[in-house]
Amino acid sequence: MVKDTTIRQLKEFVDKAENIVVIPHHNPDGDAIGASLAWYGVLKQLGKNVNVISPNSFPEFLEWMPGAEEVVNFETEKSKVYTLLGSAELLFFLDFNGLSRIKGLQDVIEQSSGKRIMIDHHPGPDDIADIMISETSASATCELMYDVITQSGWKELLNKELAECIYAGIMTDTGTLSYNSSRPEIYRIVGDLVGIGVDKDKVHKLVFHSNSFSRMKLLGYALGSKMNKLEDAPAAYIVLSDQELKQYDYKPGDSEGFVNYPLWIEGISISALFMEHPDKIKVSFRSRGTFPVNKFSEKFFNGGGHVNAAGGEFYGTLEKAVETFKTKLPEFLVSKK
Ligand SMILES: [Mn+2]
Repeated sequence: MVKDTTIRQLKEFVDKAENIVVIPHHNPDGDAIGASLAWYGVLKQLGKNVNVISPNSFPEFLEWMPGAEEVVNFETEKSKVYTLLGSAELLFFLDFNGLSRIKGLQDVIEQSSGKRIMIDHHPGPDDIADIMISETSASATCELMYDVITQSGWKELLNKELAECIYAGIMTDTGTLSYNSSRPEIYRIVGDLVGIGVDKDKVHKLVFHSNSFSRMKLLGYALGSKMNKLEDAPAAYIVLSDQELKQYDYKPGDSEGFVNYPLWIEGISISALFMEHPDKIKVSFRSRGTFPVNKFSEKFFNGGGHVNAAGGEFYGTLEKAVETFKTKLPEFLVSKK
């Protein structure tokens, strides 16, 4: 639930604005795109001139969402973005809470005179909006979108197609309700979405069963040849070099979810994925229980995120990144006890 006073303020902002822009984070996932397109669909029905601007492209497995083909990609449509932001009176920041999360789009946003509303569930928000809806207890930004839409009295605008966007966000951010999903409220919302007509089996299939052949081969290689365990910590990790990624015809999004697999091993409660890119090492972390991978990533890998799911970057060699993980993690575990 979002505070009534906040909802009233948000509605006032929406009422006053004609031109609205909705922005998800860089490398948007199911939650960011699901929330953006559900909100886009509602605002359109309210008669607004609304556009979704993504900092870069989004994965193909989200292309089924209504409005996906209208999403403006900042990387390839810069002049359109300048025009849209030049006339936008209201901007929504969805599923991120710091402007560094939208990369190059940040500079353009800072020039915009539009009002800002942030809706997000990550910890530690920066003060980036006139209205900040920041709920770290929410499973997904899509859960908050559901609250905003229903509490604003726009429930009847949430048709089956938009409800499927919301469901997709909750599903992807909770591993199909397998983690970060213990609050009863989530099931009341999912129940309501299914009642609206969401075909949850279809959404699951569209999102999770649309892998390319090369992605499945890469997953097999990653687990079969590139996964290791730490001896002095309940952790396992996967390392993929730039050359290996090329060999498997890697495309952005192909490694989505790889980091979760080591947690399927008995006795493993911390997992990491290291991927070498030309300019940096991208790192993902997952944990079960109380080990704060966001704090660990913040301290050693220029990153952050949630307690059980975080990302980071390392500037140095792949070997050095892995070495840092192997030496710092056991120390960090002891210091947290
Ligand atoms: Mn999210």
